[in-house]
Amino acid sequence: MTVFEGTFAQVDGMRFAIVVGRFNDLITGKLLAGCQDCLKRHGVDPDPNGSMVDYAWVPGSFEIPLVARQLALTGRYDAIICLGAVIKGQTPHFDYVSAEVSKGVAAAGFQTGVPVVFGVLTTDTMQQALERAGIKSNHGWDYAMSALEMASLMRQVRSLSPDAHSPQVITEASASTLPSLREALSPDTSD
Ligand code: INI
Repeated sequence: MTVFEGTFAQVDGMRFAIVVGRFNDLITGKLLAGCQDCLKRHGVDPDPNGSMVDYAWVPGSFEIPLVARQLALTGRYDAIICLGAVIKGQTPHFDYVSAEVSKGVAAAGFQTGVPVVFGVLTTDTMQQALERAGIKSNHGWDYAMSALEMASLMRQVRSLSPDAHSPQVITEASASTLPSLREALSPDTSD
C-alpha cells in the first residue's frame, strides 16, 4: 500500500493565495512577514507582482472565510493561507469572531477541496499575540509550512484520479451529486 506524505521542496508550478485581516495589523503584518519568509526559503516567490502568490486584504477575521472560499473556487491555487488575529476584549465579541472564522475557514477547505490553512491567532492579550507573531516565535512561518505540506500532499492524492492535474474544486454544480456537500453549500431555507 502507499504512504502519502507532503514534501516542502517541489514547488514548481504551485500557486498560493494569502488572505490577511487588517484588524490588529500590528500582528497580522508580522504573521505575513513570517509566512513570506518561509515561502521564499522554500522556493516560492512571494512577490505580489510575480506568478506564485496572490494577496487579498480583508477588514477583519470575520471576513476571511468568504474571500478564502471564493478564491478556492477559482481552482487557481494549491493552497490558501488565512492570517488574522483575534484578541479578547471586554465584551463577547471575541467569541463571535473567533467562532465564525474558525468554522468558516474549515468549511472553505472542506467545501472546495482546496487546503485552506487556519492562520488566525486567538489570544487573551496583545502580549500573547506578539509573542506568537515574532517576539518569541512567528507562527506565520508554521502556517506557510502547513500550506506547502498540504499543497504537496493534495497533489499526490489528486493524482490518483486519472483526469486530475490541477486543483479540482468542488463547485455548486459538481456538489449536486454529493448529498452532504449539497447540503453544506445550499442556503438553509428552513424556519
Ligand atoms: N477582527 C479581528 O480580526 N480581530 C479582532 O480581535 C476583532 N475584534 O476584536 O473586534 C475583529 N473584529 C472585526 C471583525 O472581524 C469584522 O471585520 C467586523 O465585525 C466587520 O464585519
